[in-house]
Amino acid sequence: MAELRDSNFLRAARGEPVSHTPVWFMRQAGRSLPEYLKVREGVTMLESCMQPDLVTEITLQPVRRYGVDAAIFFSDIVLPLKAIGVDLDIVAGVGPVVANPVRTLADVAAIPDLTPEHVPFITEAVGQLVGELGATPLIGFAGAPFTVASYLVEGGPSKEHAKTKALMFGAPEVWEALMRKIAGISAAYLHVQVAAGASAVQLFDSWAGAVTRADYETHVLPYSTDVLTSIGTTSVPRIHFGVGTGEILDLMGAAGAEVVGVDWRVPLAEGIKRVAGRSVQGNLDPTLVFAPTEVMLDRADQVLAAGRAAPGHIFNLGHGVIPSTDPDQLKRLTDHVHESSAR
Ligand code: 1CP
Repeated sequence: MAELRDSNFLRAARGEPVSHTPVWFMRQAGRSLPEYLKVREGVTMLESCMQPDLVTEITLQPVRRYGVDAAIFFSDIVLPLKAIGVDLDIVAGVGPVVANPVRTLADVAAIPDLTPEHVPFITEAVGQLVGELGATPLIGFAGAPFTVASYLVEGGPSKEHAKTKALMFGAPEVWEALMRKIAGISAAYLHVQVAAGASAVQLFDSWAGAVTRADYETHVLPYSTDVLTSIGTTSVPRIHFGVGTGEILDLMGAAGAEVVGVDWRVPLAEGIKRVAGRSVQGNLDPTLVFAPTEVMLDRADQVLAAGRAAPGHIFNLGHGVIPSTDPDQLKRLTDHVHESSAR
């Protein structure tokens, strides 16, 4: 569809001129929306991800409310693991919890590869959504190998990722096997979403900022590159994002995505230099929604001004929407980005 292909989001991702800077928010679906909390009543997170009607409704909610330039598929980075039979749950208020953490080669070998037959409900939900969204692009996503490995090795959320890094330092053959396995799963999961009609993909390496530059280069980058290269055979733009990744932003760009997500700690102008030649996404500090509206909008203008130095700029927060965010602030922010950047 020409209208979809010419949407400001896809144009910015490809580094083409836009009529206004496109905007969407990481974690815009779920979390802060009252209409989300209402439809999720009595349904667990993982159950909701496997019901196409519910996934469609939740994915559309922020598009209706804010008029953002892209939808992000409602799911979770651990959903593909659940779908292939890994014993895990998403515990409310905690996050993903894995029953039998992965530590050995035998543990890795016990994890199956993902095929489209594992996730028919994803194919169905994406197809349904693409029909409803019309000219608004749908972003599919997956977790990058390091971030997914962190949940599998730690057994749940962690701050230091100490067990994960201990495996990386102490058992490189197990690490390599695990990273290869997850890279295959993430790539296959993204291919399912693109085949069903997703217009772009985002690879979330949320916790990649936990490793040194040298370790990123040796133990993380090759596997993220594999995922992005695999999806490069489709023609959809790829976004690569991590948190606290200022020191490795150039390497994250080198992994092959068209667009690099910049977290809010890195001034956007600096981020643009580090990923030279690529489009960028970001990077308003997500806590600015709690500041007076004029302060938030003034900071948004600074981000927009900096973004003009990139081939393409997709406005976003520097990480996900904080659950206590007032949706009215995100509506004001969306409208302001559209008006302020119109040309
Ligand atoms: O807009 C959206 O919310 C879309 C859906 C979405 C996405 C893109 C969810 C739903 N999760 C994710 C990705 C995700 N999941 C990431 C990468 C993005 C990021 O950095 O924010 C990560 C790290 C996860 C893992 C995860 N799942 C956590 C973080 C735990 C930690 O380690 O600190 C949590 C709390 C979840 C649960 C989850 N995922 C999504 C929702 C709406 C929820 C909360 C559900 C509940 O509590 O019932």
